[in-house]
Amino acid sequence: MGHLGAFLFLLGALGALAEICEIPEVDSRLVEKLGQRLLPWMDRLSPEHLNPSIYVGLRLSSLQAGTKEDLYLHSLKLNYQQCLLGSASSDHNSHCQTKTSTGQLGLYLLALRANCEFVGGHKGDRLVSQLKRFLEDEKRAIGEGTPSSGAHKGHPHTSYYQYGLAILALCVHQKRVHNNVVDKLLYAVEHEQHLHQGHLSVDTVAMAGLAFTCLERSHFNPNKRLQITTAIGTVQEKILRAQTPEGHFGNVYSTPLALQMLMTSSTSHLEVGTACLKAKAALLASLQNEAFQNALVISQLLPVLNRKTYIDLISPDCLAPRVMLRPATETFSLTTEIISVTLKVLSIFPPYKQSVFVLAGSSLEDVLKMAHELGGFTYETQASLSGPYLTSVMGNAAGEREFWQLLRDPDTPLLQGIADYRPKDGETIELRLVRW
Ligand code: B12
Repeated sequence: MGHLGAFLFLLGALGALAEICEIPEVDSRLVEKLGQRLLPWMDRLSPEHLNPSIYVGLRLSSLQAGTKEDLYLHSLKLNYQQCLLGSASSDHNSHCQTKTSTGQLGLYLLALRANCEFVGGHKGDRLVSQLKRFLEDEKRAIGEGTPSSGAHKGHPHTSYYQYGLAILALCVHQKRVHNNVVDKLLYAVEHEQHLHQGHLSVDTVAMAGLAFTCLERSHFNPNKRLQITTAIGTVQEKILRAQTPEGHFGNVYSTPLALQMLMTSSTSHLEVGTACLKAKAALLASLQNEAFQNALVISQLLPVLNRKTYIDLISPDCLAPRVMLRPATETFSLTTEIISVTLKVLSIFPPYKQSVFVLAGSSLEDVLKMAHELGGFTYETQASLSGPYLTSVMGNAAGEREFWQLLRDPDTPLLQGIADYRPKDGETIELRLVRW
């Protein structure tokens, strides 16, 4: 090959790289730092802290936690099997505080697959039947029949995110679901107002896209093939259209799942390639700014940094070498600086507004605790895989399809929960009861 030939070949290769969603290698120290943030969570083996997503994220990453990882999977198995299979009257499941949800069972099945296990045997079959039953219940809540006769008018009990997650989990275990279960997700993706409060939830669309991709790759639901392929295209388009000027898809925390979805795309497209490169640059900047603190989001990001996605759970590589994580060396920064944060709640009568003083670097949860200690303010939280979820303020619990939204004055919804968000001096935080 002459010089010109070699040059053209190189250009072609570079062009091809920019046409698929490739994530170039990321500094391994940055990846290790992220992984280290998961380690303390892996010591929390109580039922309300166990999080199958952490296990999945680690197994699809370039990192490992040795025996800690094995113990974690063992605890997950004990907890989920007892809570799901133990009889309601037995003492076994007295610690199962809340009912396992569609999405949690889905994540547990993903964790088993991440360890190269297929659910099987008597117990495994019961878990699969349970998840299928959950999906049937969700489907009924959305509505039966044809679109003109009122189908799709309702909402799933949980969310379309969990609906997609459950289909994905069954699919990677080679378990089929009925066409009419898939239909509900297809309809929701094509009519996005059904997905989230009228505006797009990139995480939800990406999860649906991953579920469709698994069905397509596994040749499931053959009668729906055309619709599934079209929906994958729609999901891709929606994700691309949601790219912000900085490069994130939706926001910084939906970018990991969005990238997982785009990375599974088999068709090459210049638009996809360049969008992914831009997203990767934005992610790197966010990593350097320490934006990733939440264990759940980290667990969705680690696979991406290892060029893996949940679709790899169709046939996972459990022998791939992974680097052993070392615990991070603790760094303490003692601060005596006091800041003032104003807390306001207008969704109640009489409205509440109060400034509280906390140490700089305190979380919003610390602010709520302080306001409670001062008197006149009460709130309740519930443990979730993303951390403490604010369920009630001043005795007002959010009802069905309502939630207590966290905003920074005047009107900016926070991108983090109460445990992770750290208000700055002089900020006003509003807690607002809204519908979703
Ligand atoms: C659906 C959803 C919601 C629904 C939940 C209601 C429902 N019935 O499903 C609604 C719209 C109410 C919601 C609210 C919020 N959400 Co939300 N939500 C999601 C989504 C798309 C799926 C969650 C899920 O089902 N997971 C699977 C199941 C199996 O796990 P689970 O723990 O059992 O699920 C529960 C919790 O996730 C909880 N929840 C939902 N969102 C959040 C956010 C936080 C911080 C916490 C602690 C809990 C929590 O509700 C789920 C159902 O009970 C995720 C996307 C993602 N990538 O995870 C975002 C996500 C978790 N939410 C996010 C945020 C920021 C919020 C809010 C803080 C927004 C705000 N400014 O008010 C609020 C929570 C405020 C509060 N009261 O504490 C971020 C968190 C980012 C981060 N750094 O941790 C995510 C990742 C979306 C994003 N890309 O920005 N959310």
